[in-house]
Amino acid sequence: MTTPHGKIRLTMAQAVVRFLVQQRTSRDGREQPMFGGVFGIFGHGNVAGIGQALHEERETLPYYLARNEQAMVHIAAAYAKMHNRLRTLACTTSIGPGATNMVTGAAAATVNRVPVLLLPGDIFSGRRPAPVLQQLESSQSQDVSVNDCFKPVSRYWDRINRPEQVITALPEAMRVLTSPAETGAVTLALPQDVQAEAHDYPMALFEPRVWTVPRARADIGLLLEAARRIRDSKRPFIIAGGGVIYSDATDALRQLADATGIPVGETQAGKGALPEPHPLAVGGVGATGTQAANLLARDADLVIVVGSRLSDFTTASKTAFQREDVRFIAINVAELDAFKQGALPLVSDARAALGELLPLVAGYHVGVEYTETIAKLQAAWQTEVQRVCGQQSAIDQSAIRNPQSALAQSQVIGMLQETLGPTDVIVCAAGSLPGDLHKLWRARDPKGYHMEYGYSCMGYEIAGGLGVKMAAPERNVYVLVGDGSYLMMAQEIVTAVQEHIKITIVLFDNHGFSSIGGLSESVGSGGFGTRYRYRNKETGELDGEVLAVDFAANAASLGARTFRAATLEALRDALADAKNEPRPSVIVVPVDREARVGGYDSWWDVPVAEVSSTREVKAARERWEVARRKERDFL
Ligand SMILES: Cc1ncc(C[n+]2csc(CCOP(=O)(O)OP(=O)(O)O)c2C)c(N)n1
Ligand SMILES: [Mg+2]
Repeated sequence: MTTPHGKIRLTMAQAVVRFLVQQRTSRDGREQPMFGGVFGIFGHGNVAGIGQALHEERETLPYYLARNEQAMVHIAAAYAKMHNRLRTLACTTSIGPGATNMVTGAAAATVNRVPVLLLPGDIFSGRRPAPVLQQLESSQSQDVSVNDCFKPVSRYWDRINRPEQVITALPEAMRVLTSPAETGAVTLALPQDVQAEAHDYPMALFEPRVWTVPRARADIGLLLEAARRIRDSKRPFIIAGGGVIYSDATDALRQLADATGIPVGETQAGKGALPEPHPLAVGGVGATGTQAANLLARDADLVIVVGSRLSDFTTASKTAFQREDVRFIAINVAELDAFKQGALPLVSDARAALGELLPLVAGYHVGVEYTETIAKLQAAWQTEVQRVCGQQSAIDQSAIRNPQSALAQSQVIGMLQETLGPTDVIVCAAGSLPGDLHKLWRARDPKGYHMEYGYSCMGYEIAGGLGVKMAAPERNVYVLVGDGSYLMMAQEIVTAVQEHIKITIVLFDNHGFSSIGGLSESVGSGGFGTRYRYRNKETGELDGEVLAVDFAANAASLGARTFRAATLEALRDALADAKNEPRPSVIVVPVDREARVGGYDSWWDVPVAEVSSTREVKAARERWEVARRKERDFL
């Protein structure tokens, strides 16, 4: 209904939905709609308000039904990451448990700096029927609901207590979602009574609006100083983070590396920033890094960090850089990151800064000796990758109950590397796979390695695979998931079936937590509580028979095509069949939990008990005390 003076009478929920349809982003002259659709699970708190509005707009804003609210936030985050943060999805939930199920997803998105718009339903603003079903009560305030849990995990949070508040809240939400420095989860808590309430909204709110994603530029004085430091350096080293990929700076990075001969190590989010093969690509750096990258980092006199948060995995808990006089330059859109480790801060878009540095370092090239060192380390590492991927597990097949569990995980990774195409995408998040992949995988495309390792959230994998495939339907998407992660969140297979989203899930079955099991052993606790085994009725310990979970039967029951691949040949065949299969596929691969890929000149700080009666823990504590002496303060 149109009213005079350019107003239109709508419910608050209708206003929100109509606004979302009109939002677009633009960067480098390319424009796209910000929202590719809305995921939701209806209940009281969104079925009548937002649900009615989405039903009305279903032609312009597609609605997708998910199985779990946490998963739908992961889907949105993966979609946004695949779109280099220029597009995302919105998520709507009921009040109470539907809403709080999204908290973990919100944290994952915010930690990873990826935009997602969350629209949890909220309790009545008018309060008369309170406490409503699923309402949290407080004896101190009536201005509290479970949605307050989203505050620390959101980059913008608002509760819409009057319909006209969205007139200012929605543009703020967009500002934060499209800000390269601020982006993350944005939460607009929508009380269910207000959703259904009408207001005369200004028509201007529903005009098409383009949000230009800026390329911020560094201070010129600091840029000149950075160039001077690069020219003065003898053993410079670049760390490429996710920011390189988000800002579409991969060509600029390659140009700078080619011109100067500076080697490039990659974080988990940055893997693929300098696609392989390249003579200066030395692979993952840090706790799960390659030997080549870690030795170069250890001896570097200047570390140029591009678009990285410098998490403990990247810095090997501040032990990665051992030269006394090592210094840092950090290029980052976020001040928070640019100032880390006492770096010379270039608060800038990655592509802009790399492009501006290039002419300023013209004529500079690292010395011949350093170039030779890089080449030697790279060649040695490639030999090591071949060795590890060809190495069979030590399990004597005749001696074990389940002769199928004899493949080493690294062999499976090697087979996937051989089989997958250069633009195919692998999706992963938690367990032992991220570390193994960071070391062994050669990313041939900047969008080919999709790792959620900011939050390393078990359960992200399959949901993330959906988001990736929705964002890039032309690519083959392979989800690599451990049995533990699968059991935590496999239900979105149903959503993939429903929406005809073709993904291939490779499930690594090692009867529990190989990663945390190994960690537990390294801190002296023997893998306690990390195996999927029956409780032994006599001893009370979890060391009975292996729990035989039939993952293929489970996946088949959800509608997937399933394969069991106990050998490399069977895996090769299954991958070929899965490729031609229109349905989502699940390939179950039994792997040896104990056949782990070791560490390479690196460390991760996990403090060990100072008091213990066991020899193993005491020894682990001693090792830890020695190792942490290498931790440094960079001020
Ligand atoms: C939601 C969540 N809970 C707990 C953890 C801690 N954690 C990290 S890896 C892991 C085990 C993963 O098991 P699985 O998926 O089977 O992979 P594997 O370690 O066997 O390779 C656990 C419990 C986590 N990362 N995320
Ligand atoms: Mg496992």
